[in-house]
Amino acid sequence: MHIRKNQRNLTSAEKKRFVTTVLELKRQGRYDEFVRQHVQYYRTDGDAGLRAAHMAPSFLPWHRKYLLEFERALQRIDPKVTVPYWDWTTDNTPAASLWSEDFLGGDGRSSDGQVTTGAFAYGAGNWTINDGVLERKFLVRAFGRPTSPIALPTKDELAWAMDESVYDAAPWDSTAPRGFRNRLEGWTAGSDRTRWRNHNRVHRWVGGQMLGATAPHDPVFWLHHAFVDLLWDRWQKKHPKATYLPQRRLGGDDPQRGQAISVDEPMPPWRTKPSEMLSHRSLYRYDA
Ligand SMILES: [Cu+2]
Repeated sequence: MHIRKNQRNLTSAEKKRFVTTVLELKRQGRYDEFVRQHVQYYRTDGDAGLRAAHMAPSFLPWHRKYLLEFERALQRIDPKVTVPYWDWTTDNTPAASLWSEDFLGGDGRSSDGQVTTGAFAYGAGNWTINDGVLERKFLVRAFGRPTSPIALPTKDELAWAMDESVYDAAPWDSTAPRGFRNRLEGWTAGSDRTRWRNHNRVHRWVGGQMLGATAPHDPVFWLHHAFVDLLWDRWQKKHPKATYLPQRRLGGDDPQRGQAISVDEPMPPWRTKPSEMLSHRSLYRYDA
């Protein structure tokens, strides 16, 4: 049983272990396979076919499984490494130690957004981005979106999601009017500044590759999603009677049939069902 820790509590040896192992996975070519998998499952409401990873009830169990596979790949290189989590309601400024030279490196420079500090800077020679989606080969960030500034989600904004007692609701997509899943995933109607909440807002705030399908190119992706995963756990504790929804396969006349995954349907690419991912307690623990 391994423990996922708050990134702010990592020792410098633990930070180094995480960074070194991620770089080794990248060197082996395995890291980019994880990025490609995320791209493959990045579908939006309008697209035909199954939405396993985003804008759907299985957003949470899909990413739990995805992080677990990533963590296992790291552990095959170094059995002691785990994925830390980033509580963005607390460590919510560019001055957080998360972004220091010895961990993930800092903001992108203003000219081209290129990250120039830390082990993932293009200049350090170990983190070339080659994905066929963007032409830039370097990691890009733009903290707080300087062109139209936004802040990271606040504790109140997160509470708005955590207080919701229903897991998800029809039409099971980004327009679901209620439900913890969509409030945490963060698709809401509204103006440019209020359109993205919680999980989505964090992707927006970091900027660069974190904005789109290729988000895992930025290693902060894993720390962000580990916190989202922890929040799901906290939500379950807060609402012990709530269950994953939908519990049954959607009916023949439901427009979301074949697009949204119910609790006992398999999630590609692993065939794992949401019902197998409702608890992480037999797999790993959090320090909080
Ligand atoms: Cu995400």
